[in-house]
Amino acid sequence: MTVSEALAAIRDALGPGGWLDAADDVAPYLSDFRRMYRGQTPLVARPDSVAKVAAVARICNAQHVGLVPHGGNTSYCGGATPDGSGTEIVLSLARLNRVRTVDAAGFSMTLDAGCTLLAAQTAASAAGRLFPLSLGSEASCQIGGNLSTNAGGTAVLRYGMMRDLVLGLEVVLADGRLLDQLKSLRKDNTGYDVKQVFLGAEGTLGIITGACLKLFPQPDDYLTALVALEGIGAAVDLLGRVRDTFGDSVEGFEYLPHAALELLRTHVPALAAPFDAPHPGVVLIELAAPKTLPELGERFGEFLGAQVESGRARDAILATSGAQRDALWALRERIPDAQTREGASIKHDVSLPIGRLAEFVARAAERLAALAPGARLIGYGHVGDGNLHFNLSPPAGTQRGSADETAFAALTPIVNRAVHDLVAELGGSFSAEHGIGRFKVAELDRYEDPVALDVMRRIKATLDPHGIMNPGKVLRS
Ligand code: 2HG
Ligand code: ZN
Repeated sequence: MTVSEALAAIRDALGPGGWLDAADDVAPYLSDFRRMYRGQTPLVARPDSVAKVAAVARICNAQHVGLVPHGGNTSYCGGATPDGSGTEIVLSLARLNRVRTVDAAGFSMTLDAGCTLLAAQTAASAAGRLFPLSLGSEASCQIGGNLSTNAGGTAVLRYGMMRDLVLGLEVVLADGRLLDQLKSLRKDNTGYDVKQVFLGAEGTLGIITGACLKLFPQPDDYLTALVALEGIGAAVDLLGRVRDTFGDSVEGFEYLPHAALELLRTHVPALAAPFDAPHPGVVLIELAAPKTLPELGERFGEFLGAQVESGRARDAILATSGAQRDALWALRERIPDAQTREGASIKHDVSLPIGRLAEFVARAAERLAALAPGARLIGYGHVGDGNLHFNLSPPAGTQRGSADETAFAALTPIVNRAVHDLVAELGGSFSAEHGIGRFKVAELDRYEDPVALDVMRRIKATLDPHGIMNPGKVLRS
């Protein structure tokens, strides 16, 4: 079969309306969310059934044609973008978007991989349940992508990452066979937990087409506070105290340094400055408040008051309305956007043992002062999970599009190396929640345990012997 015969067979299997090949139609599938990569493809497959996904995989496998699964295209690592060869087929899951069942009594939900995260949250909520994964891109990212990247977000502290929320999985393998592990069982100790290898595999081992996810009771209300602090060390101390006091009610614990709030002031001035005075850092804390504990709000207020009185915190605001809660969360959620508006940024998505976060920030600042003088360090994010988005913006006053901005962006490789080397030294991870994609393949090679890399390559060779599944992502092809 020639390549054009393979494409004809794929079109045939998909039927009318099941594929795109006009330049304008395929354009949105050719570049990634951060515009780091641009690829080519002869065809975007848009199957509307699992059987059609399997048919496409079977043809690609037989003809050794690369297949790139594509969800909501919100990857930070170019995980869903084809290469420039023009030979890889993109497979969009967007038409596989049915919520199959919601089992309120069993606290589970089974759905197609192409459902958006928001659709999953909405379906759970309509049944009086909570699906807790929560991300800035939830209106467009898809469940299949969340599973394939083991997504994190802002509620990991209480509910874990996507991997922790999975009961069952349905996967089309590279050879077109269907792996049906779509059970809703809480207990099932029957040999190797095969579904696990596909979670976080970024479509390099197979195409996730459906999943059974865990649901939770819906909290009656939330208690949300913003606490001003001396810096990240004080934030880590506060994390211990708040968890000690409020246990599993603590759902979110997000840190924002002063420099991040400054970016908001410039680019999203509509968001009011939360405190009258500037502070080195602030923490957004969210507690779930069940009806059975009406006194929790009062206790949280007292706790915050005691932190300020003792000098452990500099100030605190407890949201008193839904609108105020939304406004506090907007401060956190708008930072990536504000940083993009500021111009070039050098990003890192690192995690560390929580007790070493402050040391990491201090030592990184020292190293970067020499490598990228004047750069602004915007290390913010999921401190409750030990995960910082340790992003650099150019020195204040750098004009967008200027030679200085280009020179700053050109520092990316050496800055990445310095930060990731330090993270490795401190026992951390260079990719806490954004995955590897195409962007961090060399980092995985450099920092991963060689035995783990060998195991990964063997799994890949077994499940995808012709290397058709999302080639060049995660592992070198
Ligand atoms: C977040 O937590 C995202 O807002 C984006 O993971 C992080 O832009 C970033 O670096
Ligand atoms: Zn994040």
